[in-house]
Amino acid sequence: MAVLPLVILPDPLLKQVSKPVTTVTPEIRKLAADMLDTMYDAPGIGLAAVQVGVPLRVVTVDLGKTDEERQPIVFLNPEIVWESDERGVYEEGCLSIPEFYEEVERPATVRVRYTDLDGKSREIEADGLMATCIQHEIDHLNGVLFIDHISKLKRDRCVKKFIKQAKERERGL
Ligand code: GNR
Ligand code: NI
Repeated sequence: MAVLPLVILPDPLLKQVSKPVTTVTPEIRKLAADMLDTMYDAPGIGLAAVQVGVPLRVVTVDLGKTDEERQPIVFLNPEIVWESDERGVYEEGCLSIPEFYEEVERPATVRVRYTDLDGKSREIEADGLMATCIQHEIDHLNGVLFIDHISKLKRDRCVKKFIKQAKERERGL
């Protein structure tokens, strides 16, 4: 059990493009387990490895409603192989942008290909919150944040606030 510190806006790491996982090593399994611990602790419904400072294409998701019924999914190298023309709007948040929420429009349904922790290639079709979440996480792997999908005015206000908070934290040290 290891809860890792989260990388917070405006950390430049969040803009980095994450590297593919080539083999499922014990280190990758440990990273995925630590990411799940960190995600449940936060709590959040999804997490990309770059959010704990590791720029690899590893994502964890759990949309289970209660702690008793956990449904963890680990996605290695996830990619969208199909998306619907239909769009859906969800109010999104991000553990790297605490307490900031905005509506984002994305494809309502996506088909995602990924590798699981057994090294097996899999595909899932996702809609609703799962579609939103997996697209949000794949964006992280490409150095994209949900605020990159909102108006420039709102984004600039948000980034400014987080730069100010980071400076205040720095001064407080
Ligand atoms: O916990 C999270 N909730 C959430 C809500 C709406 C849309 C996306 C998300 S993902 C977020 C966790 C996170 O930051 N993942 O990268
Ligand atoms: Ni996020």
